[in-house]
Amino acid sequence: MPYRRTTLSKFIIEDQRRSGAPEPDLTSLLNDIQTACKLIALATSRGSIAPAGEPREPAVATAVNVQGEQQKPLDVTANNIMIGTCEWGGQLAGMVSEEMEQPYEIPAAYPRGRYLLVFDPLDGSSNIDVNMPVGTIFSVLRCPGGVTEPTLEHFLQPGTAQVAAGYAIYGPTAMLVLTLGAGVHGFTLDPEIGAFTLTHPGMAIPPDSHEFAVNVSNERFWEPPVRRYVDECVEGASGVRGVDFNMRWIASMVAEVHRILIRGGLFMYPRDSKDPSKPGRLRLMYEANPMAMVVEQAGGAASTGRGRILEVTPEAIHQRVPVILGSRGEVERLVRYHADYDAGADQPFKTPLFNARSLFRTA
Ligand code: AFP
Repeated sequence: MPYRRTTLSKFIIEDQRRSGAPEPDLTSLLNDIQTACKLIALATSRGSIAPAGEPREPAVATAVNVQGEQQKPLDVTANNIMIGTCEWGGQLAGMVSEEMEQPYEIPAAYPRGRYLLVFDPLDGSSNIDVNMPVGTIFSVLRCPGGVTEPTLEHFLQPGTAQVAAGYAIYGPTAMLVLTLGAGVHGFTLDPEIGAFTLTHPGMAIPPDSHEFAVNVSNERFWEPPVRRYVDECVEGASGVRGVDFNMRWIASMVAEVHRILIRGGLFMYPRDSKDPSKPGRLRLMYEANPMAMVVEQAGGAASTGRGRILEVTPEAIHQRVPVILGSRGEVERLVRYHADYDAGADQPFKTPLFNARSLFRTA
């Protein structure tokens, strides 16, 4: 019976009621976020088909964003949707987006609220042209008491301060995965009723797995503990791990994390020396922190290799951070390899990636 299903709206209201201290503003904000995600799902599903009678977004020309990355038209559309859907309700004091250099000020026409919203409107947008999964990542923080016009410093809170976090994935089905700090729950967009519907309650990451995801083209820039880990995976049953591993790379963090929530595994964009001014590729506040909260709440682990991601003190809103997350056993192994290396207790490193047994051998 469709009317017996738990929609996301119903779930949030019931969860807030159970919490004993319901926050109606948070309920409304999460409802606006899910509306934005439905609109972005629709925009991505239309692909190159311009909606009849409507001008194709964006009205503004796309350019290079604050990250120095090429914006796709859908990056701008998704950003406009998130802002337009979440700015008016009176729950937010400000927003930060991957696509905007400075925090977004809530227009004077709207009341200011108690929360801050930090988001990546369309993660993995290099996948759009090739019709692969993309997603939206979001993090909800409290605006410090008494602040109605937040500035940069008010957003710079560690991931442990997040009130809620999650992502929407736009794949064969659209799903929204949410944590309010007590477990992780997945909702599939039912196109018949236009509602995200609870399909994956209590998502749990298996503690061990034999699947890893990393962009191996950066291998020469990695630190020795990361090379050691990947080499041991590639050696498979013939190496120290004694078991064959599988590898995946979708180039969309949302899709990688979603796979890990479903069947376990390890995803990483570790520290590398490609650009010494950047300690990693992924952004702390709107990629690493919300995903780390989701992963930890599902029983996994999320580390920089040298500490918990959620405990990193942000110094800038677009700050980058090394990311290693997924099945707890695998993340802990990598953390151990970093500690061994830092203590000088690591095995002398010898890469098998390019030797006679390697997939990548040249002769
Ligand atoms: P965008 O959000 O700018 O599209 O970047 C996506 C992403 O940050 C993350 O989702 C992927 O893990 C990573 O880029 C993939 O990048 P490469 O395949 O270029 O290593």
